[in-house]
Amino acid sequence: MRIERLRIFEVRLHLVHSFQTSSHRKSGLTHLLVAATDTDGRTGWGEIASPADPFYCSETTSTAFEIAIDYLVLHALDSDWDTPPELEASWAKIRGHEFTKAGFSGAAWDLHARTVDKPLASVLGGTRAEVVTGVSLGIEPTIDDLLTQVQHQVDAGYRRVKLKITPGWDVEPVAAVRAAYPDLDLHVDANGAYPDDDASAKVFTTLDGAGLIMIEQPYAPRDFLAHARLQSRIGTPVCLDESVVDIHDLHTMLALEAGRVLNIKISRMGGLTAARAAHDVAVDAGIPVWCGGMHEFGVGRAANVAISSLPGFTLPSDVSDSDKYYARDIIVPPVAAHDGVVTVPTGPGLGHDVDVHWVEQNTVRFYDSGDDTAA
Ligand code: OSB
Ligand code: MG
Repeated sequence: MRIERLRIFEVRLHLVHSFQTSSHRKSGLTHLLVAATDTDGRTGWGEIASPADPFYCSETTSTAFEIAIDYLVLHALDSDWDTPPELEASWAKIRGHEFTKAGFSGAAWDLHARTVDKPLASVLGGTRAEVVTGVSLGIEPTIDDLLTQVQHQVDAGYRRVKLKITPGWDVEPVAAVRAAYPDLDLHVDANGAYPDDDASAKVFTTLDGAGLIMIEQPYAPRDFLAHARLQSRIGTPVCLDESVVDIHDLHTMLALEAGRVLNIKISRMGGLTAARAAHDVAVDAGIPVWCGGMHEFGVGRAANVAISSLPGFTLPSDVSDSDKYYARDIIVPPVAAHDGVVTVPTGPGLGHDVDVHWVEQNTVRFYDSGDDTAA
């Protein structure tokens, strides 16, 4: 197979409800969509869901655009390949830039699955017809606002709610939600905001009594030792997100017992092949995994559904309804959850059509290898 044309759309969509993490608040998102067209005219789609700012990871929308057109496009157009891992090998020497690679990996996997006329989930080895999902709630201005948001999600049928925490917004909001919803599956995500000190240890010891399913990424991404010390002291499973960007990080996590749960994000790990490999290693090690989100538009969201159909994804994934985030998504139909469950599509590839017209209407920057006379 050969990719003949690559287009990159920088697309901005407004969020229905603004979202605050430990680092910042956002009201809209800009992601890059990668459209890879082969010599038969078939197109596969991938999403580069990098945040605009370098707060979750070091990539940004701008670095992704530059690395995409300066490197990934050239490797992708230059390769003859039969399977996505063969294509991905062509850019393996590029260090880092996992989100950018993940967008190209996604386009290749969608193209491959459409070519063999199978759903993406089944070519990845997925075994589930349905995926259980949860929602992630940002930091709210007040505890009452947070309780209102939790109620919306419980009413919508979600069975697991994750709360973002940060120093000063942790023990109290968690206690308030736990008091109002004694049986709800709850977990917290700190996005690495806590220093490794006694005050933080006290917070986590208190949260250990709140019946949480997990405490996600309490400490800085590179600090495996702080996570290992915490895990040895509390019964609640520690989950790693930002810490694990490749398979070697996962082996470090396992060797140090730095956590008992893994959040697998396709973007953070550099694509579907890497995400699947992490799943396989975690399953062998007896570590349950779930699929984390980056507020993906429909293309990335559908890929999250596909990977979540693999057997080791035994905890609810962050693949909530598109319309929790976007009034109108860029795929048809949008990803929809019913009672917190998303049905894995049975059509070829991602199983959704990209609404190219809506993509174009919201595009703020565009690259087309077909227009690149210098190439
Ligand atoms: O840590 O899981 C995270 C969004 C942006 C950056 C980091 C994270 C998140 C989420 C999004 O929690 C969850 C979702 O996409 O539904
Ligand atoms: Mg996280």
